[in-house]
Amino acid sequence: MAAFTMDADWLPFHPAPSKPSFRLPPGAVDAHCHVFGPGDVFPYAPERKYTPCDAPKEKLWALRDHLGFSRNVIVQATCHGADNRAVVDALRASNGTAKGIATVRRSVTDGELLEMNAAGVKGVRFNFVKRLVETTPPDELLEIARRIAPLGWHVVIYFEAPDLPELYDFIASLPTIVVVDHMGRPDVSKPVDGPEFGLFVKLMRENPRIWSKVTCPERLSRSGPPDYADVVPFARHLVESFPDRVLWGTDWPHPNLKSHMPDDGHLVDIIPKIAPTPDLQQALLVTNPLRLYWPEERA
Ligand code: 0GY
Repeated sequence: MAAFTMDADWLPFHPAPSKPSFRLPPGAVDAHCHVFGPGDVFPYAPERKYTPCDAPKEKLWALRDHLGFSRNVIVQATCHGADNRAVVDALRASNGTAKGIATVRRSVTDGELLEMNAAGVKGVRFNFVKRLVETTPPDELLEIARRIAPLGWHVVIYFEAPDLPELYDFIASLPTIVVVDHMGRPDVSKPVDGPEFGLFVKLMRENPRIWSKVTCPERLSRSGPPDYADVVPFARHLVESFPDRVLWGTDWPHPNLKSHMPDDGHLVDIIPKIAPTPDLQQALLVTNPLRLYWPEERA
């Protein structure tokens, strides 16, 4: 019997995503995805806000190959708390094709940081989404950021657009590169050139260390699949304004979606709409993620 039972309203990942029409460039990186468990090997954290279906590394590798990606960046999800064993196990099993983002508390030891570094962890995630985590005080996060900076790691940050005014100075003060998840979760029913998204664009314009993942149309869209047309102008604006500071990822296995489960092949087919030229596609999918996650490979 499985050690955990997924939430009653949990939507499992798509069992058979379509083959995308868009051909990914060689070496493309899925720069935002997760592994969940399996719970009987890597137990979900007692403080978790949801219990997902298992989404083990083997399924992630299969999706990578099916869609045409070469590599993954695996981001620690809140259902595993600050226990990074599932991510580290996946990194070690990946033959160098995956790097990771961990979640740590201030109690993490230098030895633990070095061990994660050796496995391929390249940063920590700070999560401000209240339905997912209890808030961590900014001074604790700043302390963590100062400790990971010498490793060459960066900070991945997850927040929702209404919280940006309050977080603006904190984010700008972080001493590392900062990668914002899902474009700072804008309300896409508001104008792309309106004040809400404008504040996020300003944050990126004023701070060359801040990057954005142009991810999660399935989470942000009101118009829905398969085109997620209302999200496209937001992502395209960032790709065209900051071509060397954007990343793309599937967000597989898509935690906490309630309206529908996306077909990952359809998500890939949105890429040419948000990055309409081969140069922009190469930057988004290959050059930028390699610069951040595989810097040793740059000539
Ligand atoms: C995402 C988004 C979500 C979940 C998590 O760590 C997580 O649990 O990130 C969400 O529920 O919005 O990036 O996977």
